[in-house]
Amino acid sequence: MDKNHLIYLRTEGSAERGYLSFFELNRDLQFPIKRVYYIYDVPVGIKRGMHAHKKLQQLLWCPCGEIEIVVDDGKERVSYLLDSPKKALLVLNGYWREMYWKKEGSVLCVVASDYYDETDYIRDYNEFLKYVEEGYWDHEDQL
Ligand code: T46
Repeated sequence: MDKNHLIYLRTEGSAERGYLSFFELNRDLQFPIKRVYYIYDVPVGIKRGMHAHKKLQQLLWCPCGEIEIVVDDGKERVSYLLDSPKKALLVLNGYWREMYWKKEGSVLCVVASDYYDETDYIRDYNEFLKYVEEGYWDHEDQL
């Protein structure tokens, strides 16, 4: 079911000089980036997210710290741990997401397929379940 997935970012470097990780359009990421944002200074134990997107797709990564991302398709919940700057998580549209801050100073970086649009959000879980039941997204068909 879960078409969201971890991507191990291409990385160059060494313990002596440090590391550089990167991703490129079409080679690593299938959607053109229209927006970049990042979330920081979040106290440990805080939960964010708690919504789904009708159309928006995003790539999330945590360059420092540790953040758990839970994605939920209305039937099953899957947890991903972003605990390395080399890991990124593709989160498709139509999945409820929750983010849990595990370590102080953790930063969540996001690139998004579209501009910010509050009408694309579903912030009520029961409403999200209705969209799922009505077959608004065909998760099987994604990617
Ligand atoms: C998501 C997860 C991973 C803007 O004005 N512009 C923006 O680009 C964004 C992302 C948010 N906002 C406003 C909307 C709210 O008034 O910033 C405020 C905080 O947003 P929100 O409570 O939605 O933040 P999170 O951390 O719960 O969710 C965010 C993204 O909104 C969401 O798309 O998938 O990160």
